[in-house]
Amino acid sequence: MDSIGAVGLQQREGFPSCSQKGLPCPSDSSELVLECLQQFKVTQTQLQQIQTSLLGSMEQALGGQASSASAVRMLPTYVGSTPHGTEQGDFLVLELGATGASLRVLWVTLMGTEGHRMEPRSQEFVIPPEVMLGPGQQLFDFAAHCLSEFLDAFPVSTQDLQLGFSFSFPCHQTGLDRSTLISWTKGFRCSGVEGHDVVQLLRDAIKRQGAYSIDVVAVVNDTVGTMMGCEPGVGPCEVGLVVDTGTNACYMEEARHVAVLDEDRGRVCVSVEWGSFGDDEALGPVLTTFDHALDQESLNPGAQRFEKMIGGLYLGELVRLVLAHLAQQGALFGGCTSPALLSRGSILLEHVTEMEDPLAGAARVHAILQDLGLSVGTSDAELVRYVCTAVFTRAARLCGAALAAVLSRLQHSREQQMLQIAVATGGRVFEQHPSFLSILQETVMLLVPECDVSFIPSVDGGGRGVAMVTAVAARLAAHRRLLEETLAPFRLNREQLAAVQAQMQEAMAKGLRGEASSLRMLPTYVRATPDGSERGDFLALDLGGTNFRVLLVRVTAGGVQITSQVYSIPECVAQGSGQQLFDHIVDCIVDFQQKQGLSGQSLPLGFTFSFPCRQLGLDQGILLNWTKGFNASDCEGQDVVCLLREAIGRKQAVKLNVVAIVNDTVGTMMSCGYEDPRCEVGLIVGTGTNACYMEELRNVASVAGDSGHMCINMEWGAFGDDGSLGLLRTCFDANVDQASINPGKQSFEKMISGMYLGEIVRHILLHLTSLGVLFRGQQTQRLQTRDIFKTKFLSEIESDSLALRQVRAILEDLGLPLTSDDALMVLEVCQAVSQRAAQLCGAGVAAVVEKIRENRGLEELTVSVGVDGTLYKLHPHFSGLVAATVRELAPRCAVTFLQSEDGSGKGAALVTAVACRLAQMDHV
Ligand code: 0WK
Ligand code: BGC
Ligand code: BGC
Repeated sequence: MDSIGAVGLQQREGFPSCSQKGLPCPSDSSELVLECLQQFKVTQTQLQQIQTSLLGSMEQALGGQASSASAVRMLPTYVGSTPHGTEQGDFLVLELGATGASLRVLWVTLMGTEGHRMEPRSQEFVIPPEVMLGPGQQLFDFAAHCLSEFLDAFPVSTQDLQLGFSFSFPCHQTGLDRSTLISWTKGFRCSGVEGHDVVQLLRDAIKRQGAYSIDVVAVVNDTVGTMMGCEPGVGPCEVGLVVDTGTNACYMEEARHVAVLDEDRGRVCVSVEWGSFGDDEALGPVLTTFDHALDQESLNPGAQRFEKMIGGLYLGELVRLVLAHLAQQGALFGGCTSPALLSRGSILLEHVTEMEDPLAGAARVHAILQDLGLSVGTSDAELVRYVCTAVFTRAARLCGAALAAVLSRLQHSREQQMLQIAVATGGRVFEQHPSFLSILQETVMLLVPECDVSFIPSVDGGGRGVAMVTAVAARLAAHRRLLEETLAPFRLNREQLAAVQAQMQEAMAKGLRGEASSLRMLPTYVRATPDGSERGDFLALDLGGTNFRVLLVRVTAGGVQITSQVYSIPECVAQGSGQQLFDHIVDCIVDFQQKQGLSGQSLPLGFTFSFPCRQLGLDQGILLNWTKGFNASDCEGQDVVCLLREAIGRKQAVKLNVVAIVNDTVGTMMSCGYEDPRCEVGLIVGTGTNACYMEELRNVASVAGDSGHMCINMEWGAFGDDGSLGLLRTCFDANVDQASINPGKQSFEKMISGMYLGEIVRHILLHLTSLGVLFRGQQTQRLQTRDIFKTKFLSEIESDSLALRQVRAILEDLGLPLTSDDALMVLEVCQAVSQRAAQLCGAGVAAVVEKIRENRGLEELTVSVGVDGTLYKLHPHFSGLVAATVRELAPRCAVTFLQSEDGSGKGAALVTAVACRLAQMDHV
């Protein structure tokens, strides 16, 4: 079998013995020719070696370990699916590089599934050699000029022209419309392009041309265009194979196998760029002296070695070098050469195709050789045909071995031994040289006999395929624009945030003066932060966050020990009667006391009650209104300490001494203040949001005295309830507010806190689905369900360590049928919503610390903020964005954010301890 080359060659071509032809037997010549052509024979073993080595190089590059320059590149193309056939629209296509010294402009109309197939209109433009070797700008200007010449010639509506750019060179793609040229191949060597985004270069040239506004929405390798251009009826083709001036292939690889992509589902089209395969080990033995000579004289010596044995740009040159060599050996043309025969590029692909084509007949071969100034002997034509056949046959076989490597890769990645696959073929070598495909097919059957491969010639060189990709890109680009339009109101700039800060400072001042303001600025009767002298055992309750907690807090000289238990507050209790709610609270206390062996003990109790209360004293707090999903009846307007004491009264067994009621912001400030005395601000960003801070008593109109400080509970959740946040409010905020149990209330909270962010995201996803941007426009029941999109999903989806695949997993658990583009868009929606929340929160904190700085007439203020709340603590970027916004808006305040470790229960106990200490001093 090894000598399949020689035998086949003769049998294939009926190599008549000289005696059979009655010609004087220039046996020496033909022997010389055959001997010379021996080196073009590639044995089956060598083909297998090439297949194996190319497969190895492919898998290395897929794994991201491309070893050497001679490896194949395996470039992801951002084409994630073969055509659905639903693509519609009119598209411009510009093809550059596939067919050597010419570019082609096409107008392609896609009719979707219904419509019949429309013939693309196209025009070819020859690229002057100086343009192929000159400055890149000149090449792209030439392309832009051809585009407008084409549009001048073809009266098409020039509205919103969308263009697909088929750029047939190795490129690193970072998007469907972003592609950086790695290196030129085939006869191109323009300066200032390698390492640059070729789409931007084309856009700039079209702008310079200024004749038409053309939107370049996709850049595609010609192999991808060929694959995508496959008639849906016959395909789908999952391999695209081009042999024109150059050669290359692409195929649909499992996304999870492409290391550079963070994908685990679906497939992605990978451009193999096998032209650069040049593994000396595998190719060394088949590279001939002619190949080395051709490479040395080429524009890119040492590069594209594999391509230079197969591509149409080189086959003519190989034949010329062989003919010149044989002529110089006297085996051809009577040992005479000619200037044409000795000049590079004088024999083109077309010449070889003709000379090799048995139908062309000897006369045609004579004519071509005579045009080259050669005196053609009787047997020369036949011998020249042998040379052409040898060069072609080798090219077809090598291409077959390379395709066999791609098919083996597909067998591996799909764990399918029996692979059935359709390969789209394109390029003039296929079109002009029918036996190229049959030799290639034969080689493929030899090397991967278990693969059932059908070859589908691309109908128009891939123009339609490029238009298909462009249609997909146009759809994605349109979706991206709709996504940007939808998210734009969430992208707040410095001016908008500074305006929120200023509005909040103004509302704070009004609230303190007791004027109408959406900020109630409630005095808390906490006059000082702990000084460390507190001592004793205290009970604390923590109601209003995600969990209701009962705590035993022991304050000693050595510090604070906390024992606590979490109890749930069922929604029916939180929204039942007030008596039911407070009885439930007392039941939990009793349960806790029993478990802690405290039954019967009457410990001082601090009650963290995280709702707006007008306090009349440390142990008197009138509930102004419920928030955060609480709505127990008969409580608003009541003193909640009384409600608790009544509940205690109803439960005979318990004796409790309720000493203080504090807001969770105050508890958090006190808890952190115990460690850091500079902590004078408390911030909660959890289910709800709010802040408190130490205000100068003289500024608190509702409390007598003008020296010292008073902690003020701002209740900033209600900021904007007077409409002052109207400019920032989106329709999605309005949807969430409308659906809440307290519409029109807690505006600021509903743009920031954990109870609402998930809902805002859900409403945006519903909107984008209705626009067809997400989930292919399919509204799912799940997504219509309130609160189905938890705010914790934002924290999970935005976590840097979470690959897109995990994002998809979260969303699929929600029963959302999504593509990877969908997952990316959902991630962007989450980022926009949480970023706005963090920035608004930061603007609020900036207002508070600036107020303190101005209160104290300080140039610089150093202050700490005690923070608690699930959203702030768990979201991967929230705290960082808050701090960054504060630095931006309050540059004269050095603000340290202290995450509270023990929650505000400890703070409530400390407030109670201070109250007890002060009470003892009063009794002394
Ligand atoms: C933990 C505090 C509690 C506060 C809560 C807020 O101990 O007082 O209400 O943080 O965070 P959330 O639980 O609402 O996320
Ligand atoms: C390029 C490929 C292209 C092939 C066929 C090669 O020189 O590197 O990107 O697909 O030619 O045109
Ligand atoms: C309440 C505040 C509380 C905040 C954080 C808001 O809904 O009105 O009192 O501090 O949530 O829990």
